[in-house]
Amino acid sequence: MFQRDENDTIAAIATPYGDSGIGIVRISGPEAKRIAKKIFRPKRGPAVLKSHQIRYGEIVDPKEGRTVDEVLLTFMAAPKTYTREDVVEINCHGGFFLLQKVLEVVLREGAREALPGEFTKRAFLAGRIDLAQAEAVLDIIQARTEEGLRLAREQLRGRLSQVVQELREELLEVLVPLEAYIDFPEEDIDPPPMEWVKERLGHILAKVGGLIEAYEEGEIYRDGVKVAIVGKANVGKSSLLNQLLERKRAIVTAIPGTTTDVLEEVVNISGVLIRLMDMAGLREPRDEVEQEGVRLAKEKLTEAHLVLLMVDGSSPLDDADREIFEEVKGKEVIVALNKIDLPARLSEQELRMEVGMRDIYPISALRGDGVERLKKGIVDAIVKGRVKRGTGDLVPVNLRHKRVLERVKESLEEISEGLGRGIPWDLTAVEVRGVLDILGEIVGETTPEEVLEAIFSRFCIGK
Ligand SMILES: Nc1nc2c(ncn2[C@@H]2O[C@H](COP(=O)(O)OP(=O)(O)OP(=O)(O)O)[C@@H](O)[C@H]2O)c(=O)[nH]1
Ligand SMILES: [Mg+2]
Repeated sequence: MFQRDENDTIAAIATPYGDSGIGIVRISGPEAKRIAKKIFRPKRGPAVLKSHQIRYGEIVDPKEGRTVDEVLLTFMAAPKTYTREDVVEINCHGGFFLLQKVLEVVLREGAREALPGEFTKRAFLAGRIDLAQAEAVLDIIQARTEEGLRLAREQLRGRLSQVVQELREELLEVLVPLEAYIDFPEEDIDPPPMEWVKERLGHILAKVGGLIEAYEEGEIYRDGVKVAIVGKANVGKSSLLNQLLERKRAIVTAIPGTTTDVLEEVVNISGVLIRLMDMAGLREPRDEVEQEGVRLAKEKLTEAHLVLLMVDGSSPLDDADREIFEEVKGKEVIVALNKIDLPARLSEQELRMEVGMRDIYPISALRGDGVERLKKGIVDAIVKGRVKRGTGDLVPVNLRHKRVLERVKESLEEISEGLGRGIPWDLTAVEVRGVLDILGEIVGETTPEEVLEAIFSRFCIGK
């Protein structure tokens, strides 16, 4: 896509499509200032553009001599900018058509349209931020909860990068005496004591394990927890989805088998991002549509982190309910006893006999009774099972980092095991060097180009 040595000038609309109060066109690269001078006509003051000063004026299309918009323009000279290149930001009136016009003029004067994430990629290539920090920029943009945002901010500050740096230093502590021994045989240097090497590697391994665990916890805040609403047809699953979303999302009817597709919606409950899935009631399918629905529902069930099992309290339990209990065995489950506004045909005690120690929440999905308690129950179940320390001292680790860390863990385990088998020191040293390289992928020092491309292509254009 683009190479490290490419330093042409890029430009993009940095604000979302659609109507807005203002919109920003951003330019970065060696030509940014020249282009700005060519198309910007200040209302007052000298024509020179001083760095980090906002100027009021007009964008004039040099070809037609026509004013395109009244703007505020900021020139920021390298290196004190986002990309460490010269940057120009033009605050225009909002409106996509107008912004497109301004961008067109900029492009005609010699800039190239930026690719997704290219500004941030330049910041990374210029060494202003490392790769984990660049990824944090994306997490900040996409954060949907307070906690998710806090984690992303920590990562942008370099929290993970710092932990990775500590790990590398600890590995070097092992490697340096090893290499001294190998490289200077005539110097009569002793190899480091085996027990010490093992102990140090064990210590590093434990830290890596802790980081991998931190991924699980962070995932809750970043990507959300999948909660599947599961139960027989007509028990009130879609009614509950609507209650939790506080809007009519799903069709609710008295006809069993109303929902056939899987509906997935995101809600924020007490700062935890929850991906709710409403799906077809599990029963013997009546037709092909329902058959596909049930198949899909079962598939989604396996993905769920938490199952919200629903039963209808206005009718006795039957075999179909019991079959579903069987189906969700081994999953984390909480139970909603629905339709408590109707005369009860199923008591909490009877239900308890079937579901054991699982938490039971009596609700009316129709009227909303008990839904607040259920919400709290959902969050408690998630937090109890998966969050050990809270986000206060949680190191932000994303899926890519986790995969790298798993490779680190595997290598370290192999090295430790090799030590026990008397593998020669020089081989051990090579392998420890290898681990250092793998760790470098987290901060982007040794990251393959395809991986970089994959990361930056997830950004929006203009960031
Ligand atoms: N009285 C009462 N009726 C309810 C309650 N919850 C749901 N219902 C009714 O039960 C019927 C089925 O509700 P849905 O929410 O469509 O049930 P579902 O589990 O999604 O059904 P399927 O999509 O067919 O599997 C509708 O007539 C709802 O109005 C409740 O708490 N009390
Ligand atoms: Mg439904």
